[in-house]
Amino acid sequence: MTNVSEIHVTKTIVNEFLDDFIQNIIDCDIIVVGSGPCGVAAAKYAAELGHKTVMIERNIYGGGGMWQGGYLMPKNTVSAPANKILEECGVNLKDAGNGLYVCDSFEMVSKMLASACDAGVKLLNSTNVEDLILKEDHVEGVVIQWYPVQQMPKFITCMDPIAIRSKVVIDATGHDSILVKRLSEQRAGIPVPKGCGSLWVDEAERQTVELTQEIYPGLIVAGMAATSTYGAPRMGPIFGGMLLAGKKAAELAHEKIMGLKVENIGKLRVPA
Ligand code: 48F
Repeated sequence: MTNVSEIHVTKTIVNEFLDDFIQNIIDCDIIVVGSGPCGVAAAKYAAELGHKTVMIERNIYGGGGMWQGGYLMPKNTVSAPANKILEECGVNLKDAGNGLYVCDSFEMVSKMLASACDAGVKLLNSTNVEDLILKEDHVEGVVIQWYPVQQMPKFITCMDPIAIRSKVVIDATGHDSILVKRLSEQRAGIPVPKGCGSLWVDEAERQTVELTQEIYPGLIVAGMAATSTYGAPRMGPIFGGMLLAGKKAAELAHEKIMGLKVENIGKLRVPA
């Protein structure tokens, strides 16, 4: 039997959280906002490229839209070559023909998150990103608030948030494109997110990757956030474009931080 006191448990949690927060989170290289398929892929590859990477998720759990497949059926599809990303994470895939693969949603979420953790990604959950640190000509981090605090009834007049700094921020917030939306209110030329267009699977998959880009110095818009920003078609329950968009976002962030154009990062190149 152990002899662990209640106070020991509490001190261990507080010390560990604060140590991690100060050492690894408040001043990092890359902040990925959102932990859906695009965000997790972006965070995993960013960390594998050697960057101090923090992924922020407002939910208590990670995974975004990956949990439910389509129509509440927990089976996810991906198109080639994104199957390689899942294979790298150890996800078991079944060949469904014509370049389409299928897997269990729970397995995809848990193995992708595990792979991001193994790469060194720090996950800040239950945390809402509500704003950017926006300097004259570039983005320099994000403003965060504990999500449950924001959801409380409005008996608190004002609970100011805090900020964390990074060299690059990736908006992988899905349909809401939260950070692009915020930026569009303050900078000319930044589009007000339109929301996605009607369903067109293969075109949507292609455009999601193509539209993933640095939309303002220091801010990369990626995955469904990019689709939604530009009003591109929706893709439905297929995740290949999201994974490739996440990998591309990591590559773009890497190129920016290192000031170079990489020829080949990792084992898979995002197709042009
Ligand atoms: O929605 P989500 O899965 O975006 P994605 O990674 O992939 C889109 C697909 O899941 C799906 C699809 C099939 O391909 O059509 O839509 O681009 O993940 C977005 C995550 O961001 C979190 C949100 O809870 C979700 O887990 N999120 C959104 N806003 C914030 C946030 C915020 N302000 N702060 C922190 N997390």
